[in-house]
Amino acid sequence: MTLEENIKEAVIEWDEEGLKEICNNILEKNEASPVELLKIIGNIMQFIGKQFEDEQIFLPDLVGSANVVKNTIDEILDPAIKELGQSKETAGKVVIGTVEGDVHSIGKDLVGSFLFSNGFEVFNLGEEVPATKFVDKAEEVNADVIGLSSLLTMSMDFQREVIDELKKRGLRDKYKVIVGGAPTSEEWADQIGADGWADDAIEAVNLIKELLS
Ligand code: B1M
Repeated sequence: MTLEENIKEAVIEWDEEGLKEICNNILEKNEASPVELLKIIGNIMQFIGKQFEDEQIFLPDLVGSANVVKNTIDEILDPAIKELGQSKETAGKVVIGTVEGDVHSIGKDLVGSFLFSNGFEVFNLGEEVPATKFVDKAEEVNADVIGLSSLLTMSMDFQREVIDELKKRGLRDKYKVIVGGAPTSEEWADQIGADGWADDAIEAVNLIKELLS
């Protein structure tokens, strides 16, 4: 079986120990970087998401796979990426999180990890983050960029709320704000007055580099 097939099997069968072992082995032997492993896992989650949408699997199947992936990213891949990036000069500070009312973490974590591996200092606030917390953190760490993820149509509007909170405090021009997540779009970003929109993690890195250049 190929590496992708091995990983897919572990994710689909909720084999958390198996997935962690595969990742650890690959990293030890230097056969792929943690970012390459993240890309493979992200694609597999997208495949599983499609299966869920097509009603080929049920919600518990999805939750089980998502948990296995989240724990592996948190415990194996993120620390490995951080270890590799330790000596890098910081390209900028990014506060990132999933907006209020939304628990989806995987895409946002992927964006955060890609940013980190590209030399950015990343402050990942987690999920269901209220607007005030984004702004407080950005102020606390003197961030350059605030990144807002939303995977739900009903949580998208909280991206606007963060921008409104910045305006309310007279801080709108101090930070670049980027948005992303499946229901969002370039038009949406324009509509709410964000500085940019990215379709995926690689685009998010390029967008932020462009905004800060
Ligand atoms: Co949910 N969910 N979910 N879910 N879930 C979606 C998003 C959905 C499209 C599935 C569907 O029904 N077709 C749908 C949303 C529909 C909508 O509103 N438009 C949905 C729903 C409805 C729900 C619940 C409401 C279900 C329910 O309870 N009835 C509920 C929400 C609860 C809540 O948040 N309050 C719910 C719950 C869950 C789980 C907990 C089971 C689990 C999340 C677990 C976790 O994240 N820890 C889950 C999952 C896994 C999904 C799907 C299947 C996969 C999401 C994912 O991880 N994709 C998703 C369907 C789908 O996407 N096909 C779905 C892989 C990831 C790598 O991609 O997240 O798209 P993605 O991120 C990409 C880009 O979007 C982009 O880059 C990433 C990397 O390429 N991106 C950014 C993301 N954030 C960015 C930020 C940026 C830039 C780019 O800058 C800051």
